[in-house]
Amino acid sequence: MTLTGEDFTNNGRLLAWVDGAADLCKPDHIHWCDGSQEEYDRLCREMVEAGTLIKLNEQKRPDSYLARSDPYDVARVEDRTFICTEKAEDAGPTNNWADPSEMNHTLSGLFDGCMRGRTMYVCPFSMGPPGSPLSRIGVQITDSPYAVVNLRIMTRMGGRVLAALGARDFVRCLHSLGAPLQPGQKDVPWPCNESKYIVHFPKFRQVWSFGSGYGGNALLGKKCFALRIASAMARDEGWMAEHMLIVGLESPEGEKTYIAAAFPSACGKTNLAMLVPPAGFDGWKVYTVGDDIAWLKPGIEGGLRAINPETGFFGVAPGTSMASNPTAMRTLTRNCFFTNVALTDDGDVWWEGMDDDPPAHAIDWRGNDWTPESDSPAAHPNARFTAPASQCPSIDPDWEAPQGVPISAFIFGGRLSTTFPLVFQSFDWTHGVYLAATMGSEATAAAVGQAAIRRDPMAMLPFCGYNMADYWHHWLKMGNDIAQPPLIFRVNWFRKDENGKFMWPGFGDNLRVLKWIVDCVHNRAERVESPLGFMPRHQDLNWQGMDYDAETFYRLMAVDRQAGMAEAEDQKELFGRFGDRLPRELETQRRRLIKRLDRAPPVWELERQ
Ligand code: TSX
Ligand code: MN
Repeated sequence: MTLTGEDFTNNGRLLAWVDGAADLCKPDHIHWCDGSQEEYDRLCREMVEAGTLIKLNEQKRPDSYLARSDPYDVARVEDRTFICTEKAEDAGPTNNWADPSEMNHTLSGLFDGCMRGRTMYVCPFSMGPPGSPLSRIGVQITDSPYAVVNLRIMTRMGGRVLAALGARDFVRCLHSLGAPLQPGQKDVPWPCNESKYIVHFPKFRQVWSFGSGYGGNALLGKKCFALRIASAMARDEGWMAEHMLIVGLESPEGEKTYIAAAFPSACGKTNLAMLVPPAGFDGWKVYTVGDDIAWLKPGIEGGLRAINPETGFFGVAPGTSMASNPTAMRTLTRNCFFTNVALTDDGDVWWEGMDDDPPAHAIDWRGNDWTPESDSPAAHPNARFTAPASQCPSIDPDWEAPQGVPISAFIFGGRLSTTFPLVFQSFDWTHGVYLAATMGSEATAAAVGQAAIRRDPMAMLPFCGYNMADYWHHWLKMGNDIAQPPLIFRVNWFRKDENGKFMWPGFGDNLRVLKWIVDCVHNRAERVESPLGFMPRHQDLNWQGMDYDAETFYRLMAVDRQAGMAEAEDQKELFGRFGDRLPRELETQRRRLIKRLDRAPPVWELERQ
């Protein structure tokens, strides 16, 4: 018996949308996903038979699979990502804008018959726990079974979501690999299209994704919905959709403080979300709520409450190890997908930075023989794992709480080898928004010297679904609307000395910084005023189990006047791009920084305070 849409839902808008998509895409079959284990297992089995997935060694890595993508389909495609608004100014200078009716025309052509010879899967999913006032429902239509099984890990997907949806509206996410099959044509392991389009219609709450099967291009609940579309929904509805991890910090006394943190890529966000306390920090516990996205809404107590809209981690594999992130390694022991990592001879996975002893032989991410002598890496640098959050040993007991967790502080970080101190607190909310808006990272792991800073405001540059200047307005407004807004901090784990050596050990020792932030939240921190913001002195951090002398600490925290001035000057370029739309408050903050630096000594040091 073939089931039709009416067997799953009587939501007229959903049925009509699926009918319309089927008319356009012309799939051979339509399958409504119930999200069951049986369905998941069947899809995995079919993908193993098709050569899309390789089942890993059941003893070493139970219920886990390896996928190798097309070598040209390995990452998000930012230059093919579009925001369609009536006016180009509403997308802003940091987004690719496209005219909605022109793009509609282009997409109609691309999607016409794009699913021939394939099955169209209809996947209802909830971003956030069902029943939470912060949750939102989407439906992804896709011809990629790989997307379906990954979506089942990353979101709450399946029939139960339709019950929660009822007759209400939902975010429409239409995805096609763009690789129709002629009758009798043999499929390839990773179908995709050379031509790629990741298109957002914020006003209509729609995403159209064509030509890619990879990550953020294909799992539309994540970057497309939970950040780009949701940021526009949040602006309209008075909440925030942010590119932030969420952690809970529990003191030995059992006091729990939640913070959310935004970092540009390659700063170790997932490592921070799963931080393991250093030796000497007995009794402290770090709990993971999320590693990538936070949805935040004013709560009745007058602060902000946050949920992680996702249910899984889609993390970068290379560099993940028992040293850098043992909690992630323990999360990856079963029920996972690995994409573009290496396959070992015993049917397990390996990637650069997993350990110090590479296998003598492996199959690399392209499917070729690999040895440690090979010129190319075994795993693609953007190779990924997809892992259920529920398996994470540090997962917070309240990670699925419908009311969310209370956020007491925001942290913004970057990778800056010169100039920026380890940590400082903003003077107030507006100053904090300025610190977040101007954050950035060095383009590469640059040598000591003046490396160009790539600005990544709030780590949202590729993820803001509307004009970034309007987004900053929204941030400023939220600070006014919330009785007790979170405190705002900047951190930099990556400052280097004259010899190019990292001055701060990072990783678990970052908890020393987080503890000071927690002390600030609870009004018991000692701090001094610097030209950049409030700072801890050496004696204000807990150094148990570690030798870190005051002299080195003060160098780590020093503010170079000239470098600070150059930074303030460099920010002009970013602000200038937004013209009249830039909130005046941000330019005021920039001028105030220049004034404070003007009055400061050439090198401002804590020691001299
Ligand atoms: O994730 C990182 N974090 C955050 C951890 C909670 N990384 C890895 C970044 C790439 C994704 C870091 N790398 C961090 C950090 O805090 N700090 C550094 C820099 C660093 C690297 C190696 C050492 C020290 C600092 N090793 C030794 O000193 C031996
Ligand atoms: Mn991310």
